[in-house]
Amino acid sequence: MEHVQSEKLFAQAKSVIPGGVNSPVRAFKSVGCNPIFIEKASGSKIYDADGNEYIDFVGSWGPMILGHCHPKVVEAIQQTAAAGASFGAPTARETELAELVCAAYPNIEKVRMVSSGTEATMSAIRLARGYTGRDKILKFDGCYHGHADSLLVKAGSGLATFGVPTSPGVPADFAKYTLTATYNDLDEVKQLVTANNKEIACIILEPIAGNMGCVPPLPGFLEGLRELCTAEGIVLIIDEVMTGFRVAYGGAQERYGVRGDLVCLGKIIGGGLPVGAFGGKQEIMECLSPEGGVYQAGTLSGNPLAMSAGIATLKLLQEEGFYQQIEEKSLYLEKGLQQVTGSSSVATCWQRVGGMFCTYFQQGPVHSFADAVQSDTEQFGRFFRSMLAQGINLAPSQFEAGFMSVAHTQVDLDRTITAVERSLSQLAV
Ligand code: HOZ
Repeated sequence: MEHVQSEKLFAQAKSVIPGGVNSPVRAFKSVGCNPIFIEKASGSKIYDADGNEYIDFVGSWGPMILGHCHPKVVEAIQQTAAAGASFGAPTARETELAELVCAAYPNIEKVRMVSSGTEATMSAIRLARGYTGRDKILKFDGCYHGHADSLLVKAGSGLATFGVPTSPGVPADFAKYTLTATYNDLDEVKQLVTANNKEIACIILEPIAGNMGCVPPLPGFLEGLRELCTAEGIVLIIDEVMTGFRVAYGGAQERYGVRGDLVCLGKIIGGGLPVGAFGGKQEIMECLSPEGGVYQAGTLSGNPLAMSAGIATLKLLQEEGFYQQIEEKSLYLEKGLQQVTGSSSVATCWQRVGGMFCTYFQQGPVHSFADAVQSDTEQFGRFFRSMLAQGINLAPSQFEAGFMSVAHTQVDLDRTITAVERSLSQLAV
């Protein structure tokens, strides 16, 4: 498989874009090769600038649950574009998408649209601080909530991939308001809450951590956080940017039956266009300007193209049996992979919730970031390159999740299982 055009495009990009990419993990640095440049995609496949075809398990890092270029989503975007791409004024579509979101998440009484997951989490935290009048926040080691200053502390994949726990450029004075705890360790959270009595505005977490691979919550963890937050007047922010409309229509909160006070959404609700949203209890949301004093705004918030893509996507997800199909395909892949990994001498550990998954290069199980970093990342890099050469596109980092779409066929999954078997046998040599 040749990557002549991708190499050329990467060299050209590097002369005008830092590192040649607009988001660091895309540079493939931790997997020991240069990135492929994508030309187009359709269904479960993406095609690079050299015309190579890949079965895609990145899915734009989660949004493409329908597969790429679903005709109804493409049609919705085209029709909307013909009537104007952006007005910076309210449209009926914003209310329509907000209604769909509120109906899917009973704890979202009101929701505000923004343009990215980063904006959603950043704004939700400001709102939690404004509502409680407290400054400190608590996040989990290895959970990523976008790149706002106070959230870039021990923030999982983007940073872990490059071996830096906290980004330079985040003032120590900001970082000191961010407390961090071990994912799945409720006792540590309780100790921090006691030590910072009535100072913590919010606890924010990924209900299934997808930026250190795929780490499900242990039984009792989410329930314990919910109880603690209610007792201590702390706002529980559940960041479902990755898991929302992915692991169930109502996200991880539906799956685990635990509800946040505020919820962050992104990825799937934009159908592949730039969207984020944050919402929750009316009493908290009413603190937002113009009803309340907490300021938050955006020229492209509620953008017509993004709203249309989101509405078309959510309507398709409501079709009978949609999540059943995602589960069946993911289970099929899981069973196939377990067979080939089980007979390999290379240590691997597969973790999955619904249509998101990860193969760690270690025995596992992985319950926290400290566990995740025990993985053999060199081995992962070799595996990644071997899979790419066989036409399988995985996330280029041990600390990112893989995503199933409804467009993946049994042939795709069988080809993937065969490719994994071949890659592992190469690694075992
Ligand atoms: N770490 C981000 C996803 N979990 C990367 C996103 C991107 O590069 O597009």
